[in-house]
Amino acid sequence: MFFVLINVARMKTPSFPLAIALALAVSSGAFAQTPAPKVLFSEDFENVPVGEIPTGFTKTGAIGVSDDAAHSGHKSLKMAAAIKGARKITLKGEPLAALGGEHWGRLYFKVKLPAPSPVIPAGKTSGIIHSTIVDGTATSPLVNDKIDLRLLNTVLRSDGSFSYLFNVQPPNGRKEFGASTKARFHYTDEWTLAEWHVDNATQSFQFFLNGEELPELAIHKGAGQFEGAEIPAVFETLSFGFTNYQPASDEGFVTWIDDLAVGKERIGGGVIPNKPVGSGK
Ligand SMILES: [Ca+2]
Repeated sequence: MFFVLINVARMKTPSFPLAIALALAVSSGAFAQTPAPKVLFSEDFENVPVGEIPTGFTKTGAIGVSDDAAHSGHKSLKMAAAIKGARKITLKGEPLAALGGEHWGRLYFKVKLPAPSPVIPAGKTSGIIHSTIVDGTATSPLVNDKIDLRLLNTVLRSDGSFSYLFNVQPPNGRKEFGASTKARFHYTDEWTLAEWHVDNATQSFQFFLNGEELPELAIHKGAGQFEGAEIPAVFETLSFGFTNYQPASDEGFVTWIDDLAVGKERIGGGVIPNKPVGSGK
């Protein structure tokens, strides 16, 4: 970038705005070719055939790459309609061992509108739908049982509003716990950037929506203070998709994910170079 600036300055008719424009062009071009810092993997789904899932993942339910919506390029991961249950892809083993106890993740997601509503149970006047987009299973550092940590999840109310949560589901006998925002969100078919950060060393969790942290979900317990956080030393699985635990009205949720990335540092928004699981790039 500096080299270009000097050369522009030596031109017969130097233009300062031109120099700036050239410097910015070179700078942004260089940035686009440089992988985001310490990205373990990133997936834009562009190289995955329609109907399939990226190499390195296993799938549950009706999920596959689709070309009917995209944040980057022409493709994304589509979670097809289902009244309830899991439509997700799951990563296990070596990539997660490499990740260790701290990671940042981010993805873009959107929801087909009109979004379904909770099915109101008999004898009740309202219902809820708890849905998970990102979760991981691990051994609890507190009691060594198998927990499910929902890192991106929502609870939809009958009035159409929903809250974001940090939610940990222990096995039978222990109560789920976490943190929740107020129900002040509504599903959108605009691409929404969600980022999460977990850190075993400080027993911390953070969540960011379109670049802004939701402080209601922030957990900072401190080293060795596992109660109320239980951030594991390593994840055994990490899953991305859509799982709703209560039935949804109509055909159920149809959702998409694009530009999924996980790394050791905050990745932020935007499109970054594709780095599939196991590519070693
Ligand atoms: Ca894409």
